[in-house]
Amino acid sequence: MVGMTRIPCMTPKDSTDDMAAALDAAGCLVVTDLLDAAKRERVRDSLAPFMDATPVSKEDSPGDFYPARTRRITALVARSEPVHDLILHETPNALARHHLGEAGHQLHVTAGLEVGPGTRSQVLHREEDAFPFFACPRPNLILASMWSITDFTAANGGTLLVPGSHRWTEDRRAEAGEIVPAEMPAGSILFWLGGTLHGAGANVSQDWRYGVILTYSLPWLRQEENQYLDIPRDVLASLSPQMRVMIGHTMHGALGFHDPSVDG
Ligand SMILES: O=C(O)CCC(=O)C(=O)O
Repeated sequence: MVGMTRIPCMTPKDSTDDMAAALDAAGCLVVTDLLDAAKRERVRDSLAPFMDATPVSKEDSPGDFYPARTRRITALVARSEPVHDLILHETPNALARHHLGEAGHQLHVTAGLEVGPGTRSQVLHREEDAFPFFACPRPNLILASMWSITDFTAANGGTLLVPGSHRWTEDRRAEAGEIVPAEMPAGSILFWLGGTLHGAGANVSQDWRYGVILTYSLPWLRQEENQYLDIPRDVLASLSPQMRVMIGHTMHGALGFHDPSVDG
């Protein structure tokens, strides 16, 4: 049985309610026209020293989670102020409020991802696989987003999604006809729910595909990326109150207390 085979696509003119309904139904959604060329350039420039310093492996092992010929950098809160604007952007945060609840959400992962020519596709996975305590289909724990800094195409490694798979049980495997590449112009954002099967596509083009992945999770979960270790004290001191909530530096209910007298 082949399920849904389309990733819904919207623009900022569509209402958040319509975006949330489409994301809820398909488990994935593209929204175009959210980041202009100047802002994309600022993001790229801020991350360039770290991307340039990242070695590109040519040795591929089929079992590796990240294929060869890709570059991946994390710790973007510490490394890029322009990325802060993406993290706090109203569209992902409105959808996070809808899908993760009004009690709040936190940053789960930040990464810049470049997929180079010749890269094989990544194994399909769910962001929520780190939380096997819940059986699939799980309640919403994570909302993922991918900002396209370059165009994403079927040829250059645009993210592969399995629409509808957020409602599947663990044992159901995606058939070839159910796996759809996210094609979107630079400046768009691709959303997927934590239960949606996805992975980077193979790059059979001559170009590098560049995306910034930012995921958000329920504020009482362990974050996948350790923000407490990745953000130096001087950067922490410069963060806005909103960003401090986002990185999980503030308390959520009874969670996260500390004694400031310990380190002054
Ligand atoms: O690069 C992509 O398109 C997807 C990345 C991804 O799924 C991951 O980093 O786990």
